Amino acid sequence: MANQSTKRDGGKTGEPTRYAEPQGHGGETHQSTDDASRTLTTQQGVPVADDQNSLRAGERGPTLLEDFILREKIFHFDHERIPERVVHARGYGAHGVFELTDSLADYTRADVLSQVGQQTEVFVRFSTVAGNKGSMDLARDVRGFAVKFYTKQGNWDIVGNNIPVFFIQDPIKFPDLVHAVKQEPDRAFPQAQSAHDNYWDFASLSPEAWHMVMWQMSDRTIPRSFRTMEGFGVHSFRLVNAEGKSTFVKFHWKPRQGLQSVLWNEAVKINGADPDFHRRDLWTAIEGGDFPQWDLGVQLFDQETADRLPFDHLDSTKLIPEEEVPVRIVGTLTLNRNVDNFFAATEQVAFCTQNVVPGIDFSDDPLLHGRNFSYLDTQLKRLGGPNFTHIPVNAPRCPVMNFQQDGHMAMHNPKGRANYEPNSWGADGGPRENPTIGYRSFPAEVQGTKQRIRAETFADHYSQARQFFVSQLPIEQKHIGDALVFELSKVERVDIRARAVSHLRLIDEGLAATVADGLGLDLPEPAQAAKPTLDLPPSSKLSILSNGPADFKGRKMGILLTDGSRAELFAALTKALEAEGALWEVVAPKIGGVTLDDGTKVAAQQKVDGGPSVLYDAVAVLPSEAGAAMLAKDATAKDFVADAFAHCKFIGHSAAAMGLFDAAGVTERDEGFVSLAKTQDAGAFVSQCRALRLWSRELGVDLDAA
Ligand code: HDE
Repeated sequence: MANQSTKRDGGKTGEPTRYAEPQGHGGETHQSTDDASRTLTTQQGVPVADDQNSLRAGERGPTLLEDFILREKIFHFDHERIPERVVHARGYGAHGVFELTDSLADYTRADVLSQVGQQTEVFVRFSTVAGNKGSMDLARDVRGFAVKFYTKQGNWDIVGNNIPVFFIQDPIKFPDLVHAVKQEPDRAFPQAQSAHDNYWDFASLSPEAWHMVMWQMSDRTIPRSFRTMEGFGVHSFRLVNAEGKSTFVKFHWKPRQGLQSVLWNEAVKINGADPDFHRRDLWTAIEGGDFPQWDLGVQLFDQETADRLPFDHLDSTKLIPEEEVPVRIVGTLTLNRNVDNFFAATEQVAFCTQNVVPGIDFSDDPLLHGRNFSYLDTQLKRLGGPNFTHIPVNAPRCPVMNFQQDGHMAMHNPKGRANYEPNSWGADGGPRENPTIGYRSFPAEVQGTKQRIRAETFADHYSQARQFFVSQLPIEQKHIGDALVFELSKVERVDIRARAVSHLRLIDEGLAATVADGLGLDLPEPAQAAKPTLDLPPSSKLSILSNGPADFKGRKMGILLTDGSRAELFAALTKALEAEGALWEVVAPKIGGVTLDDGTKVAAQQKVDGGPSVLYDAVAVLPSEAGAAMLAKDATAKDFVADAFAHCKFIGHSAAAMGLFDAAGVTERDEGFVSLAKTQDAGAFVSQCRALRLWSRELGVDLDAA
């Protein structure tokens, strides 16, 4: 937009603007308006005439306290922040819908799980655990997977993680766990990382943590996307039916996009290239109409089955293998709407494990009981008062009627005289209890001596850790070993490193030896185990790669083009990608784009040094001869191909790309290189990308694999 006179006073107040403003930065400038409906106002609704200049005495004189517009604006700004969550501070949410496909009415009174075809509104927030609100998305960390169902019987929250077990068995240890993993208190680093002394000190002194540690060291903690990870309610809950019969249940979310993670070296680089990689991915998928979906699965079991299991299902460090109790799919969650405002929804959403509805109840898992206290308590601190349920994202969609009143920021205030019950005001006396439809706790038998004790049935800490490890494919086992070596190499104290390895000896001797060797450490004595490690059978559901996607849909290809790239080939490739439902971006030497060999101009989404190959699931390197010669002199273009190769990605290429590969030191050509000399090759290349990576290549590009 050309220079335009945009005087702050719009020439109407009579107050002159004394100096010339820089203008012409394009788009809409801060012009004044005659349109009453667009008039800027204060929080009190008073129209504002000048939002650029504060009120002062004289042209260069002091600012006046009288300026209520200035004071209100700054006052509000000063109070914009609320405390970030003490854990799971960095998160990203979206709205969606849950549709029931298989009724559980035989097991529960919960309406949301009874009516096949019924759609229930949901809000979901994904998160990392340890990092602060501004930390990067690809930290090696557990991911939160919290779902709020706005059911007809009230709000039900499944506040889960992407890992089905937890680090500790007793909530009294939670503050220590969190203190240990977050930044060390004196130096306030490292940010969003478990790779430091305090974390491994705590973990190596906590045998119960080692099942979860194995998951944490697997690629589960560096997911490709929120869309490609599972979710788990972790604890056993109860479903209670109309006859009052209770059945234990564990909740699972299974991504229809399949499971997928990135490599650690990739994660490290994504964090630099795009710290918002996961939130951008979710936002873009939803904006583009590619709505991510998860199936809700339940593992249902009775006390008899629970008694048969070789561990206690009330222990949150244990899972129930799907081979023992199958997962029954009962519904589908679809995320179909991004938030209108991040703060209003994602920041203010208040999940509470205590939010259950009639027909859903708690088990005696002690960790769950601790959580039931903690979540309600923490919302008070974060959201400033007991009326956080009045905030739209937290408000039930069904009627809310009770005699709770007042408090900070009360938005829904009942009318009428009666604010207590019982009362004798008849029909005007407000709401009444309803024993027919109201919430009734399952009348579980409870007795015992009051004592601080850990159940004997919680004592086996290594059998499921081993089961997890032996359930992984060899490349996944290698990644676990690499992760342990990486993390423990950041630990300064050698005795802590050794103590960590002493636990691995109880999980898998081969893994212990690999990690000790990777650390340059003599193999320590095994840790003292309360119970011997059992050899439980492998479970294929625990592997990521055995549960990957079937297609390239929803994943993204980076297409490196230069001036003179073949138009015909570019068209064939993008057509094949679109047919697959995949995404693509053009990466070019200049963001303005390139001119193809037929004169077509193509815009770029990334300049080559802003769009490294770590941002893509696969790459097509299609320069012209001259373009390849130019890129061969560019460090970031060489990184583009060298990283794609190192990260085992499929690489489609033009004949001219060879010069760039050679310059980048990528001289080996395996079956992951696909020549796109003929346009017909494009479809076959996209099909090949359905397999996640060419894992066999890792043996050639990683010293640790040799
Ligand atoms: Fe949490 N956890 N947690 N946690 N947690 C919080 O609540 C807590 C645990 C989980 O997106 C806090 O609102 C205790 C297990 C998620 O807003 C806090 C214990 C699992 C989220 C809290 C646990 C989780 C939280 C911090 C051990 C998986 C983010 C802010 C007894 C099943 C929810 C907040 C969101 C958040 C306490 C253990 C998942 C402090 C005391 C196990 C997904 O209340």
